[in-house]
Amino acid sequence: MNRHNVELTISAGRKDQLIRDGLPQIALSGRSNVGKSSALNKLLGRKHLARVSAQPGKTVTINYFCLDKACYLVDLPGYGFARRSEAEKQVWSRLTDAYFRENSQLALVLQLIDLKTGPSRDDETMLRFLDEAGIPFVVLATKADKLNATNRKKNLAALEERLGQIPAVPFSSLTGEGAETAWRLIEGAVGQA
Ligand SMILES: Nc1nc2c(ncn2[C@@H]2O[C@H](COP(=O)(O)OP(=O)(O)OP(=O)(O)O)[C@@H](O)[C@H]2O)c(=O)[nH]1
Ligand SMILES: [Mg+2]
Repeated sequence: MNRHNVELTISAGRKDQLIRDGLPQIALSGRSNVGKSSALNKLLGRKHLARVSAQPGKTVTINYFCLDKACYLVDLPGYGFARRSEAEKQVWSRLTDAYFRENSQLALVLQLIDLKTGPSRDDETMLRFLDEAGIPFVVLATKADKLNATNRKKNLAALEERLGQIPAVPFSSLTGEGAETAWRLIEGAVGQA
């Protein structure tokens, strides 16, 4: 798979724009501001492909990036953004519910969790949902660059304890830590799909 052959296929804001074309999909899920768009840019080696912002709630559409005509990397809008209006929250849940529902193309979810703060209540809800729905997922523990060695070890151990069998990969879009491991997981999932 050529990691540099990538294009934005569609920014889907409506259910009828969701892609169901048979190609496997790898989705990045997580709360707003956890670093999904940054991780995508890091993985694809492109600084500004997915929009990154200091303001949470930047990504409000489901953005499909087609990779080498082999799969889609899908940047999902973040959850848990308190300053969003009720109407915006409803749009979020309608769209993401539709995304996850009966999506047999979904090969893997990269669930992002901030390594510094650990899983939020919304993250816990998401983890339970993925587990109960039987959706294959791994956790990228983001912003690993922000922690000193002691806290990193401590927080990673706590996260691993919480996740059990599910792998937790320390990840940083700043340093590139974890990117190769993430790629191995992505390529493994696409290969099996
Ligand atoms: N130190 C550090 N900062 C990061 C990292 N990843 C993202 N950030 C910062 O965190 C903020 C949010 O990053 P985004 O990638 O836009 O987060 P997102 O999950 O896509 O957010 P939404 O689109 O709102 O759901 C930005 O200011 C990034 O620069 C990282 O690995 N390390
Ligand atoms: Mg984003």
